[in-house]
Amino acid sequence: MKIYQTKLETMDRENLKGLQLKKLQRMIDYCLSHSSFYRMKLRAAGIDSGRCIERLEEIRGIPYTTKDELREQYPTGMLAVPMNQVARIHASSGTTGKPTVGYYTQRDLDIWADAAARVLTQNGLQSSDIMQVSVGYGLFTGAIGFHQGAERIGCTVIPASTGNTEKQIVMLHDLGVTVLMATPSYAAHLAERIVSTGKRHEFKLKRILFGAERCSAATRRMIENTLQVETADNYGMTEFFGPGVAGECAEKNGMHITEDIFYPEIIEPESGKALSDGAVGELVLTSLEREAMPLLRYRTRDLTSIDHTPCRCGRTTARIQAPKERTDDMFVLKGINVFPSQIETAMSRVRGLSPHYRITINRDEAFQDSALLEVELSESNAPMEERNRIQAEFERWLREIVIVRLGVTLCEPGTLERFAGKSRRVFDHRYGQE
Ligand code: DLL
Repeated sequence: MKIYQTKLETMDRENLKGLQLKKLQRMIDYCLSHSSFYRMKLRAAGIDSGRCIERLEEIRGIPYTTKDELREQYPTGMLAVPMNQVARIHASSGTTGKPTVGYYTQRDLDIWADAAARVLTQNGLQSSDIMQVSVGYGLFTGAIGFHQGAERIGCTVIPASTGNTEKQIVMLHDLGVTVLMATPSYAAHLAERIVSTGKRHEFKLKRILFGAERCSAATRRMIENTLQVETADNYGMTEFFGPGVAGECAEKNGMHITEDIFYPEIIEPESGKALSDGAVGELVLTSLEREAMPLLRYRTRDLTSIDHTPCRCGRTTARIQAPKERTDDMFVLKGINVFPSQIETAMSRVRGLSPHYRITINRDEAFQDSALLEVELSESNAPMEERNRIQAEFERWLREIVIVRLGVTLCEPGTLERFAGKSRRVFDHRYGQE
């Protein structure tokens, strides 16, 4: 199994910790001299030099950086270099609220390309592959980030972007694409279309790389089974370059973090208490390399757990589970917190449902909230008896897992909107936004 930067990825953990500490100290000195935002924050915490941190664990003395602070500093308050040294700007797809802007110097872009090449190699990408990148080119970091990583590996890249699904299918078929990069929701859509051509055997596709959004186990299974392909998940965010923060290897037991570039911690979201391996909490990341926009102890709002034990693939870098939810991904219905992943769990328990669903939340004049959950059946024109069985079983699982009552409507396959980029499952009409 190929490793992109063997020395960094298989380093003895004690040596890796030494390297992380050295880089952290350097980063603190850099922030003190280059970032007015961090100069104030660090000095207020009594840190006036990188040497104040003598052991990695002492990183806990550095105050957190939050998404709200990034919003307050919008658009240029987090910049640590003059604008003429900024080589590129990306912005988030706006998972929540205002877009987050990411700035890169040329050195940042170089390091990012290596990080992306590393996770792509973990995913199984090889120089002989032809990779179609079917995520949006533009402000979104996903396409260009992976594109540059794939070029470093030396494979053939097709910048297909999103949209025009018919053309995507033609290119996948005619150009002999071996690897597809897409969000899981778009990959599921493409999978359905490939199967509907009746010519799966003529496609050379052997691997699909995901990322950018949560992939339910049911979606993953559906794609792997219908197309007979390998899949690999990737995690990242605009605040930390984009893709390249973490990616799955062939062992599929979590995503390896590019740990000499991003230092991970898991904390209890309410108390900020450090959590140990295996416990689910909020991922906090620190950039150990970044010129244009360094971030120290940034609260990602993603809930996950970490594992530092060695992986059978030979890499020594820690692994995180794919975040199932964000601290802000949930919605509250009649006082109960609901996470979309709970609905997906209920869906996966019932035979006859597809992975496609939509939740619409409304509030009436009496301020009573209600939620309608529309779910597609996997087979069209199912007999009434079968529909009744699916509806009853699904409602039973929902009551058990979600607790609060959701209205359920079963729809015919292919009727709910498909998304080329990140999918949108929850449409909340209660607060005036859409
Ligand atoms: O989604 C960067 C990316 C592109 C990563 C392509 C991987 C592949 P943003 O648009 O800033 O950046 O969104 C970041 O998306 O905080 C998570 O909540 C969510 N997310 C990203 N990857 C995953 C994943 C890109 N594999 C936000 N599983 C993050 C679950 C994910 N959620």
